[in-house]
Amino acid sequence: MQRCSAIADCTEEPGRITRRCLTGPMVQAHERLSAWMRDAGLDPHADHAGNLIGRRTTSKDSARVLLIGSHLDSVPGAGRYDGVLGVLMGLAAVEALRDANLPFEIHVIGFSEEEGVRFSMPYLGSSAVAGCFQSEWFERTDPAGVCLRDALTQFGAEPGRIDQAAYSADRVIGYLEPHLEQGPTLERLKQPLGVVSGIVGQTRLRIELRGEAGHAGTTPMEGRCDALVAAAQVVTAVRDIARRTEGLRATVGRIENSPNAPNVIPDRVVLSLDVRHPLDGPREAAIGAMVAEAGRVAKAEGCGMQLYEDSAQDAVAVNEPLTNQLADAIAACGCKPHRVPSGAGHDAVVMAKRFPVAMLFLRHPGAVSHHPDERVDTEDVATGIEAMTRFVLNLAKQDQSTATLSST
Ligand code: HGY
Ligand code: MN
Ligand code: MN
Repeated sequence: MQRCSAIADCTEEPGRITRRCLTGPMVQAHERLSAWMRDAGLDPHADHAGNLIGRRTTSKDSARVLLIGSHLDSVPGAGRYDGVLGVLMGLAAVEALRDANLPFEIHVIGFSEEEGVRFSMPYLGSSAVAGCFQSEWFERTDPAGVCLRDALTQFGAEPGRIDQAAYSADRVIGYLEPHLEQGPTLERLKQPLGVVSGIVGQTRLRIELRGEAGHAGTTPMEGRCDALVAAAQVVTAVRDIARRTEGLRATVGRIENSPNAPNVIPDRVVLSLDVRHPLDGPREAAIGAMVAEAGRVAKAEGCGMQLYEDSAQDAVAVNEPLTNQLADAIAACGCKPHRVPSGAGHDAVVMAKRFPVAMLFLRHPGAVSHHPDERVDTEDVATGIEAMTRFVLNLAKQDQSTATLSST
């Protein structure tokens, strides 16, 4: 828990937790985490995607690997546990297993970019590890105009070698991600831990509305092409369509308005749109309805509209055998291992494209997340670490280094 606070101090904004990928505070977080990894006997290194990896090796040559981790980056004004807790629980489990003789390696991974805040693109680090990084992403720029390639270089990585971050599917037993539930289910069930039954599909878009700038005092109300008036109608249309679709979540979380001056009619607005659903069909249908409505509004307001899709991830099925083994380990701790769907995205979404994945969820009071009031009980974290060590020892007993798990 103290380590979570020590990482929380690595922030771009004094007084609140903001740690975007490949920034100075992320270098500081790597330094602190690397020291703890070295003390635990892991040899930490950063890969060329800016991920930090601590490897518990074995004498056995060609041993397979169990990956345990989560992300080190945060949203602006974050809590201190989203992502970081999962990495540190992985480290704590390895420390608890210090004397265990395991037939496989454990690599603890702190992913560089899961939230997608700096480059409007989530999962950059886990995409590299899962071998699905797209080279065109190097050109993506952050709000200051710095492209991902340059940010990686400044961070000390070599973008041209990013492919070396990938693990081969036959080497990896599976990927385990411990994470806060970021929802109310476990608290309502009065259970400290749960296993994830599946992760919602998620699409992130930007909608650009272009109108005509003009003088606020001399331009008549009739005939204005006010991009912000159009945008306001799009935001409520998104909300109304989401409310009509069972299980759908849609959010306009970011708005760029220009020229953003009190006495100028806005001529360009860019809205972010985050749409999620446990099933891919309803998500895609809702996006179609939202885009059609945005087009109608834009036309009615005399504005142009342009759409940009930043990312789209289908709903993810977890690996059943691995998840069942995790549920058994939780039960062995005296808890009832409920299966909980995840409304939040996680690096496991991308890791599932190449490896068997399982996720451990932790209850947290008030289920507040992406907020400074995010909290978690120390006892629940301790029980989670115990469940993880039991899970690893069960895997070792079954000597997963030879067995393979069905893909999902
Ligand atoms: O947005 C999410 O669901 C996650 O916190 N990145
Ligand atoms: Mn998050
Ligand atoms: Mn997270």
